[in-house]
Order: sequence, then C-alpha cells, then structure tokens
Amino acid sequence: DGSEIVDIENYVRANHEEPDPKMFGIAKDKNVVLISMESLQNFVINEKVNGQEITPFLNDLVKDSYYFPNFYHQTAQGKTSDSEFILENSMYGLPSGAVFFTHAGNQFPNASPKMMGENGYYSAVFHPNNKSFWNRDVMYDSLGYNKFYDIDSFSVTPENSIGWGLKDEYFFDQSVKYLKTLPEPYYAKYITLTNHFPFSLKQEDEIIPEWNSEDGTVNRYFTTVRYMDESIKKFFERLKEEGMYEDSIFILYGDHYGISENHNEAMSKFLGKEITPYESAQLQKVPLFIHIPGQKGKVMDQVAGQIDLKPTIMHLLGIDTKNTIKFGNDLFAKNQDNFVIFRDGGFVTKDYVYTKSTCYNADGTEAEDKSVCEPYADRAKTELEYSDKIIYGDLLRFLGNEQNQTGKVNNE
Ligand code: GP9
Ligand code: MN
Repeated sequence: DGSEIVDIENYVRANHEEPDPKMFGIAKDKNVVLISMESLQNFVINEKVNGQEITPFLNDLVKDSYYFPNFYHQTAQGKTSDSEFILENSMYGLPSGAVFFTHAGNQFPNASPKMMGENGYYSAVFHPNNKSFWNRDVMYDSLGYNKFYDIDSFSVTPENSIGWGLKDEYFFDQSVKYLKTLPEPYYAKYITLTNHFPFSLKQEDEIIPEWNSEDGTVNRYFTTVRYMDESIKKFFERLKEEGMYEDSIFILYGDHYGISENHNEAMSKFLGKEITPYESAQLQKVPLFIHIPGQKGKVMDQVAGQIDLKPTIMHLLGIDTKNTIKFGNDLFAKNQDNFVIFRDGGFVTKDYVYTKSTCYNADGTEAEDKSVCEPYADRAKTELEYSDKIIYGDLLRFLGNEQNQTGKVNNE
C-alpha cells in the first residue's frame, strides 16, 4: 500500500517554505530556456588564467542575473543524468548507479516537465548525443517530455565536432530552427557537451591558450570552459537577433565537477592553497544563474543545491509545489535553510561543512566539538533515505490517482 509515503509527505510538508509573493509567478507563461553547462565549476567565475578571463560572458551575466555563488552540485555516479534527475524531481540520485537506468519505469507525477505540461507548457530537450545514452529516451518519457532533439536532429561532421561530438557553438546554432517551431510557452533544456573530460578542443577554437601546469587535464579545462562560455554568448546574441530573448527566462547551471580529486596538485597550484577535504567540498560549487530579461542582477549568497531548482523554477512560473514531494526549497523564499546535502551524507550549512567524516567550521578549521554536526548529519541521512525509499519502492505511484496531476497525496 502507500502508507510509507505518508511519513515522507509529512516530513516534506514540515520543510516547505512559502514562496515570496513578489517573485511567485513573475515569469508566468514565459518560455524557460535551461542550459546545463557540462562540468562547469564555480571556481572559474571571475577568475583569470595567464591574465585572461576564463568566463567573460558568464562574468557579465552575473551583473544582470540572480547569481548563486554558494550553489552545489549533488550528483553521484549518474553524473549529468543525476543532475537532470535532481533538477526535475527535487529528489536525490541513488547512492550507486544511475536512477535514469535503474528506475526509468517508475512514475514521476511531480516531475517538472509533467507539472509544466499541466500548466500549458511544451517541453523539449536538446542534446547532441545518442538518445539512449544514460537511457534518456526512456527516462524523458517518464518525466513527461514532449520531444527529445538527440543526435539525429543535428548535422554532425568531422569539421564541426570534437571529443564527445558536436561542438557547442554548432549545437546551439543548429537548435534555433527547432526552438522556433516549439509551441509557446516552452520549456527547453539544453545540455552542452564540449566541456567534457578529457577537454579536447581544436587549436582554431582555442580562445585562450592552455594553462601551463604539469597537469594537461587542468590546463585544457580552462580552454574548453572559455570555448563553452563563448558558445553560450553567441546563443544569447542569436536569440536576441531572432526576437526570442525577451519572452524567455534563462536558467544556467553547472551539472557536476569537471576536475576530480586526482588533480589536486594542479588545483592547489591554481588556487594557491592546499586542497584539504574541506576545500574539495568547496570545489563542488557549480555556478547557478537565473536570468530574467529586464530584471537587475543580485548575488544570492545562501547555501543551496540542485535539489532547490525545481521548486524555485516552478514558483517563478506561478506553479505551486506545496502538495508535491520535494526535498529542496524555493531559493527566493524569505526563509532559507542554508543546508545542502551531498549524496555521500556530507553536507554544508552556513556554519559547518561535514565531509569525509570530518566536521569543519565554515572557515575551514576543524570543529572542536564534533557533535555540532550531528543533528545535521541525522537530517541528511533521513532525507537521503526517504528519497531512496521513494525510488526503490516506486512510491509516487501511490499519490492519489485523480489528484496525481497536481501531485497531491490522497490519504484515503
Ligand atoms: C553525455 C553527456 C555527458 O550525453 O551528458 O555525460 P556525463 O559523463 O557528464 O554524465
Ligand atoms: Mn556531465
């Protein structure tokens, strides 16, 4: 039966934060263009390498966007697919494997493409890879997507591709003809590819030279990040030219880290400090921009994570999430819990960082009294267990049938 979901529902309801009425519905019926930026970590924002900006476009975007510098990825083995899952369900990925593969047959009545669909939105994904990679074709149906523009929708030649496939610039460019045809309002999710390990780029596409450490991966990373930044800039310019910019809001975020702990030596050289477990946790920050044409920029410095994206986006569109299962909260709500949970049970709050069984103060020193981390560690454990229970048991199928559409739980 569905009794297990009742406890979870009570937990979720107790943690719900009411949206700020000033922001709720501010982007109602606007198109939503979401860009998942491959492997983009926050440490490159407003940074230079060899005296040159790494992300000049994104640095400009900070000025007229809501920019979240303390926003963390929460992915595990499912990498990009985990970020997609977290983004659209406000639930956690699994402790091992990828939910996109293992539980694509589950019911996801609260998934954001579904909820948007019930509110008149058409939803599409653009990603120039094989449709079955990460089992996306199957999972996208379960999440309620109307259309997936996979590799077969793009013209890929040796000239316009590198590494994993179509270069970002051509990817965005070729997508526009499809984007134009989507019924409005639309939700369009773009997943970039060029800034993917091993960060290969043709010489002619190098806008800034590689860095000069001993570590080729880190050296190339800056160059492919710079390329992706330029590709997004050109996409924005094109949308403006086409008159497709004003009626949309833009959500840009990094999917997960690009530089693993195997590269701590070069990273230590770049950042000028030792990469302790505390610093490794800091490096899990990925940038988040919420860009609403016509709105002024604001730095939002709360501690947040990918789990918060769904309620945040839904509320901007004026779609309520109060009666849905979710583990994140609206980043524009007045009350912010400043709590982000990693898949391994680690977490970050305003005051503490808990990682690799060590409790740090926010400044990176070790907490003298470890017990200060315990209540948060318990909450992290509970929340991850609840999320896992839902996925393993396919529990969302017990949400009331006729009320499924709004995600309301039927307690009868
Ligand atoms: C592949 C792309 C990259 O389609 O999403 O996958 P990743 O290795 O980052 O999960
Ligand atoms: Mn990825």
